Amino acid sequence: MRRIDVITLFPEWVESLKGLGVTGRAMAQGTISLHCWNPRDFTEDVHRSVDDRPYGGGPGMVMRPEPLARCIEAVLAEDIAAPVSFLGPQGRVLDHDGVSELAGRARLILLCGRYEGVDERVLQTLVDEEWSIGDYVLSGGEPAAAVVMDAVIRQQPGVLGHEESALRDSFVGGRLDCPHYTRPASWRSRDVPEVLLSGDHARIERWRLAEALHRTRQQRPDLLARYPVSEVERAAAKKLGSEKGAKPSESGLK
Ligand code: 4GX
Repeated sequence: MRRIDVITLFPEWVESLKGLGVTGRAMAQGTISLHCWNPRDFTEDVHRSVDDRPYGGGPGMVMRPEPLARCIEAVLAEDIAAPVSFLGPQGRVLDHDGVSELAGRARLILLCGRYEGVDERVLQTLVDEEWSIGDYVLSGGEPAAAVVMDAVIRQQPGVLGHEESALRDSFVGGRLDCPHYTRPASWRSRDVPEVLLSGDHARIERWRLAEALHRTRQQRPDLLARYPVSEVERAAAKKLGSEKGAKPSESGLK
């Protein structure tokens, strides 16, 4: 991906990603360009109003169709064509496969809603798909857009310092991550697993695979059903099990 457009009433929310960490670096490098669009700039009345009371009554406000539609049309008039993606709780729930799908696109157009929602007719005529970041309610689409952007940007080649890191992440291949350690080798009478100090890289790799598999089995058995155990994992777990004194780590938390 080389371009992300975000339609939002709160561009500051999204622009903050420009200066920070991995997303900031990707934008500073020029790997990805971020463009924010504010529907308020497409209003036609003196009050620049973007919301109105809902037909049928009830609490809250609804985003008016015309400023939003004009804003979306202005975005679509630029650069290459791309689907318009709305962030909302009724959408396809984002997971690793969804992130990979979005990351493979040349351009992302993210539409953030505020208030009680967006006039349904805009969704019907100008929006192509809806994505949710999980089954809970946010006050607006902006934090969801930030989550999508972070997850998608870190998958772009050359964005992470260490090229391997994205491949090692939790969830790549549907597995949780293996445990990590740094110095000192003994801390408050807890030792780093001996295998990691052995210098035997093949054995270390097997240990990591087996640990990841073990953790996934313990904490997220649902992932095992979706991403079945591979031959390499089976072999690693079997070999580790047969090695003297090798037992899987206890799970991470206190
Ligand atoms: N994953 N929200 C969108 C506005 C809204 C209200 C009603 C449609 C209908 C969310 C999520 C999420 C809150 C963003 C409501 N849109 N977005 N917003 N979960 O909860 O992405």
